[in-house]
Amino acid sequence: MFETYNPIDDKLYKVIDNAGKVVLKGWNNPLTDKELIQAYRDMLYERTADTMAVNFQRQGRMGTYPPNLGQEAIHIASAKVIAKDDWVVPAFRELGVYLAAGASLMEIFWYYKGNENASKFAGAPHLLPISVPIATQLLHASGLGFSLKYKKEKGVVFAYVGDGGTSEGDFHEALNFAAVWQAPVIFIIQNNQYAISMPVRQQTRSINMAVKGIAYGIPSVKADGNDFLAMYDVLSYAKKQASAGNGPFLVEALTFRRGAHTTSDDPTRYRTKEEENTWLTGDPLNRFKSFLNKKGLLKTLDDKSLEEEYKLKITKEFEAAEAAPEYKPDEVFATMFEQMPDELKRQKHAYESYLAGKERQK
Ligand SMILES: Cc1ncc(C[n+]2csc(CCOP(=O)(O)OP(=O)(O)O)c2C)c(N)n1
Ligand SMILES: [Mg+2]
Repeated sequence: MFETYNPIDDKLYKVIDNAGKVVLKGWNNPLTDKELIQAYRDMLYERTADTMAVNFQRQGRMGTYPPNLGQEAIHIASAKVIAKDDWVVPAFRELGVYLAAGASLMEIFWYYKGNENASKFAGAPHLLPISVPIATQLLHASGLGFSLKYKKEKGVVFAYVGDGGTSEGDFHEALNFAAVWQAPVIFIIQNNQYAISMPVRQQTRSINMAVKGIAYGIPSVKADGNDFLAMYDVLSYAKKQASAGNGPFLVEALTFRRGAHTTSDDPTRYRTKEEENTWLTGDPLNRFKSFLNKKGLLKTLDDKSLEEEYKLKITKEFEAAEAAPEYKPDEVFATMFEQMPDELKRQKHAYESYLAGKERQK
């Protein structure tokens, strides 16, 4: 089916419209009612946790945080497709994916409180650490995919990057490597229209992000990232292809970052209310909810009491993160290498002298 979605034609794979009506001819719903309801609940959980994270930062209880608001359909569709053998290589705006891969919300809160232990993701052996250096993670993803193929191990790699990340050299090297070696890597570009204040039309002259995959010989599809059902279809297909030994796949997920870039950013400085409102009509939760409503499935859902239940759970995770003992400064240096290189020893020593100096000034 996806053969007819050649990115060069700039066609968008979309199942439902903004009112939740199925607009894709011949579409067969692949999920049970129970699964559909669970997907909505998971999106709502992610949104509640994300909104609370922003609030915790505002209260001075957590450091800078990048909001996920508006991008939940991509994350929860990924979560539904990713299985135990698969690997997840994140950027930094995929909250629902980390949770699905086995990270606890407490660890995520730790991360944004600067606790070095967070990146261990103790219950998620196939989740790589969050990567703030843009697009560097994609090289790891391609290497990981190559390794899986070389060792004939099961599983595929799900790798995430933003629209801005596609301008980095690492993005291009990673795509080329994965294509040449036919590594089982699914590249997911969350095209949320901005890289901090840089609008996507200034990021590239390409007609879309998906054509970038075509240039490297990677089957690629541009899909509606605010449409859970579209994302589920295309990611399931990508996984089937990669698992069958057909090499990498690229998905451009068209979406909109409804929040600020991070809690340190003020988007009113570079985008208009009109633009925000246009995208608001396509909000992934509202759209999916309208779809469920048309199917008569909303009767079993009570958003308000669900949110209350989630808030209690999320508060517990945050309190556990706050209760954790302060980590020691040397832990920052201890986790990167098995044996500490001389340069890092020098940095550690310099940092310890700096802290000792600060202590003396007290
Ligand atoms: C290599 C590198 N260059 C610059 C930055 C600063 N920076 C942080 S986020 C960001 C924009 C990323 O935009 P995009 O890839 O679209 O992801 P989004 O934030 O929209 O999810 C930049 C330039 C960085 N973290 N790493
Ligand atoms: Mg972006």
